[in-house]
Amino acid sequence: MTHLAHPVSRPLVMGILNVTPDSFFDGGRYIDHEAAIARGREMILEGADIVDVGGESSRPGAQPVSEDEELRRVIPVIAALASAVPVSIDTTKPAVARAAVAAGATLVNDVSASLEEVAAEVGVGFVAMHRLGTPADMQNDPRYDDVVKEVTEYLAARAARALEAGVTDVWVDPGIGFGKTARHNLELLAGLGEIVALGYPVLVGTSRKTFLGHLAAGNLDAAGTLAPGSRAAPLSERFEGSLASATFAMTKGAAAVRVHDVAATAQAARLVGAVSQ
Ligand code: HH2
Repeated sequence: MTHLAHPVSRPLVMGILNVTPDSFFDGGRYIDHEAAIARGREMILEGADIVDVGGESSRPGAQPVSEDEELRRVIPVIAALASAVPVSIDTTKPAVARAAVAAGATLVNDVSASLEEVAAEVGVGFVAMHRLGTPADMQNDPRYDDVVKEVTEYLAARAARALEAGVTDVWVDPGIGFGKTARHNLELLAGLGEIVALGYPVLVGTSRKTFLGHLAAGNLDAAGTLAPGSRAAPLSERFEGSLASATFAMTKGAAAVRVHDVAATAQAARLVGAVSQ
């Protein structure tokens, strides 16, 4: 990653910092700027290589946020943290991406994979993530013939578009949970090597997501199929699956994992780095 001050030969840990009232895991905890900045500083001490600041939840059914409100949420937080750690901005809005970079962010993390021109114009890295549908409808019976093939082809096309636009630091992300069933998510993790083989650094975000609630509750059969009508275990019971899936992704070649549980994942990243030398 070109914007890191100290390049490291292990997977990177991206700490999640949602300055929102409604994010599915940390919503409401860091809506106050002081609390958000304090959590960012804590994540640096815990070993975060990057802090990903977001001002709009993308969870299924989330309400869209106005540009002004998103800016009000994220810009002071980015300005306070960017001198201490590389910061990415998790947004789909061009104006928010531009203002975030002006405040010090060096990576645009775009779940809509459409801001490559903005990233090129302001000279920062770009994460193209795959999603099927929008937060309003994405978990409404998503279907693929071959999820690994379709996501890999989509990411190859979006990454090529970003390179053509002039972005030099292009990342791809399979978008775990964005228009995917539990089984699709597991297939994407199993097939991560195909996405890694595209040659771009791969970011993976499984942290505390619903399929891990099903794993924790024992709702998945041996093939990863979900029993009909089953309920996911609560967020508080998804830590172990989050760490296991992040470690699996790093072992499969992910260049970075996006997580809430920074301290534990940083240990896993150091371990993966040490055994991969
Ligand atoms: N997942 C979320 C948000 N942004 N960005 C990337 N690149 N990859 C992801 O998997 C990803 C992402 C959803 O998680 P979170 O930010 O914790 O929740 P919310 O969208 O409710 O704010």
